[in-house]
Amino acid sequence: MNTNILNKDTICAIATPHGMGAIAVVRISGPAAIPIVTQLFTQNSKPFDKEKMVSNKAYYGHIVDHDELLDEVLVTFFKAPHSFTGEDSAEISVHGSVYVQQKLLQILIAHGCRMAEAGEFTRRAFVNRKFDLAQAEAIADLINSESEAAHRVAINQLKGGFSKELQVMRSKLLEMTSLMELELDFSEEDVEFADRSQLKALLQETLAHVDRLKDSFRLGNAIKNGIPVAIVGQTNTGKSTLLNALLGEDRAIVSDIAGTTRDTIEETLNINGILYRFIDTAGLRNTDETIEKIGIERSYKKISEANVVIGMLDATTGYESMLSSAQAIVAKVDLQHQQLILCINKVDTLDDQGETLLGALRLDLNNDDIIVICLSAKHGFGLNDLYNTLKLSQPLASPDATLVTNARHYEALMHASESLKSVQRGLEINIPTDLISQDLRQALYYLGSITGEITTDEILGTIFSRFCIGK
Ligand SMILES: Nc1nc2c(ncn2[C@@H]2O[C@H](COP(=O)(O)OP(=O)(O)OP(=O)(O)O)[C@@H](O)[C@H]2O)c(=O)[nH]1
Ligand SMILES: [Mg+2]
Repeated sequence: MNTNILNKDTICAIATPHGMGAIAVVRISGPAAIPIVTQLFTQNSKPFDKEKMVSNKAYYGHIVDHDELLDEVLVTFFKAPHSFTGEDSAEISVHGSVYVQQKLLQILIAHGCRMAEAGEFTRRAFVNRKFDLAQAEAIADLINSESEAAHRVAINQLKGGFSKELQVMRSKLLEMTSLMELELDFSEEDVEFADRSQLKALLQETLAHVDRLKDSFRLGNAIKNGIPVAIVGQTNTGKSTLLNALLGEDRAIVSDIAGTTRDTIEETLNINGILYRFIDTAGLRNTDETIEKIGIERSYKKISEANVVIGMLDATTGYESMLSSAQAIVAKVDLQHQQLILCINKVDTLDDQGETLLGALRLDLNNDDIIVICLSAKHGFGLNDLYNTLKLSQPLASPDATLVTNARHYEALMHASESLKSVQRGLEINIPTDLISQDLRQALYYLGSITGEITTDEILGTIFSRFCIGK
């Protein structure tokens, strides 16, 4: 989309959720926003006095079109550049009738506005440099945040900390690249403007920073979409019963037939401000049944993707069987990066031996990283222990740490990291300067693509089309 055309149109859209509500807000932005709205707006049955209009102030009055009263409204005008989009804008708060909202849009369109495309308000704000691309994406995350943790991460990104870090890295690399490229102009003379040892040190520092950001994606993504917690174990151990108990509803089918759950079932749950994504899996056992086999493969995949693994053990099967199931689960978990919580389930069927079994299991497994608790998923016993363990086991980043939550950013960081590594290799083996500077340019390109310093219209189109209309 051409930026000039974009700025000439005056756009309108409903900014509040669709449907009926107490009030609804219609947003208008573009060069004709203020003239169009003032034309329709009356106060005390008189046309609104444009001369007295003060920016960022709300006015009470009426929307009247062709002498017909539409609604009693509040209008706020925003003069460029002091608006969300950076253009002249207005917001009209109407009563939230679906008819009033639609009618107002029709009237605005009849007066020269056009309907905004998805994300067009935010896109205009980006084009007018109200914020960079990473911050624009943070707005989408903020709107979608479902937990305190996701909200905090989005707010941090919106404040621009992440963008600042990227800018600092880019400007240092850019300086070095320019010096190298200057050498190319003097190639006859064999001069070296860019100090190679300085470049190596800078590369190491930048690469470490890029990799740290890249690695934060696992946690960042978990916070945004819910921390994945896989519930795994042999068939009939009570995995689906636990999922239902956690959710407080009969989500998964529970039965005493081994192999009830064939596919994975995922549900999110907010516990104390943290969003978890619980994944009930097909019970692990040797089977020749094709569908069940596929389900079991999925279970293994879910174990590898989870941040937390809840291993279910069935107390009714006896200690030896529980121990070997526990060992099989331990073997599948990467204890350095994943938290394992083993649950001795169905302790309601035991007479007070729960603690003894728990002690024995801890002793035999002999690993302080593994948490073992007693549970009765069916009767709700031990659920609080599980909640508390989940909370403690969460490696929450410090509130100020930058976390990458966006897959696009993650991908760009991955490419930047590869390019930087190839610069490093190039310096080791003394490859020609022009090749090194090419790799540096690549790294700069990927880092710049995150904040939108370097972007194509196509990329912008894809990003903003994911926003809702009116945003
Ligand atoms: N006594 C008792 N029975 C339980 C408990 N938890 C689950 N059960 C029973 O154990 C049986 C199996 O429960 P499910 O939740 O279907 O087990 P699952 O691990 O999902 O089984 P699959 O999907 O086949 O792998 C059911 O009859 C449950 O009622 C518990 O805490 N105590
Ligand atoms: Mg099940």
